[in-house]
Amino acid sequence: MSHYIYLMQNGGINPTLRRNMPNYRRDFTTGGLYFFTVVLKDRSQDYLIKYINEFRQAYKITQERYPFETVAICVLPDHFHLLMQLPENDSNYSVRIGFLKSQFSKLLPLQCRKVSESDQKQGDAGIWLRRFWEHLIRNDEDLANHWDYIYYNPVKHGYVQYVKEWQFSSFHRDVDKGIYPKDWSGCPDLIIKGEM
Ligand code: NI
Repeated sequence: MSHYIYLMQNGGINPTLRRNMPNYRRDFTTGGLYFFTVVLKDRSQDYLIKYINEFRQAYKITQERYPFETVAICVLPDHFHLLMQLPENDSNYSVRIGFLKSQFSKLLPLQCRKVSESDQKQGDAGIWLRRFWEHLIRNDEDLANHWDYIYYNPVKHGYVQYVKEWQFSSFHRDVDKGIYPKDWSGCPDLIIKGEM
């Protein structure tokens, strides 16, 4: 059986290819699977791409200290979207997001840090918006939608024309794994709450 199904739309074959549900069926009762959107405080900045090596380093340090599985990630200039699988009996995503944010802030050049008085009191480097979007994935369809949403995001935000053109996501890893077709055209009509 094919790994992909063609979604029928308007009586024709939609160029959107999606994975078959059973190929990534997960147990949603152990270890939470969460979708996050984490944004910079100053949305006009492009720190996450400009300092992508620092972001990767911060991410690696975080994962070593507080293990989790990266189901999918997409890094945009001023925010990132992440599907995170927590280990069994561990629901502490806040410590992971918080640690990642602080590690990245520490690795940035000093001139990037605009620390206001209130930020100093909070121990924040003034890089990130304090709150972030968090959503607990509850079933396979919810997972598929958020997964697709993450990979389509650079096109949605207008950074590239095609999903495969964006380097800073785990899309290419999932193409190698056979989860997505290389020329996956994305999901322009998909609506989920994902941005901030
Ligand atoms: Ni986005």
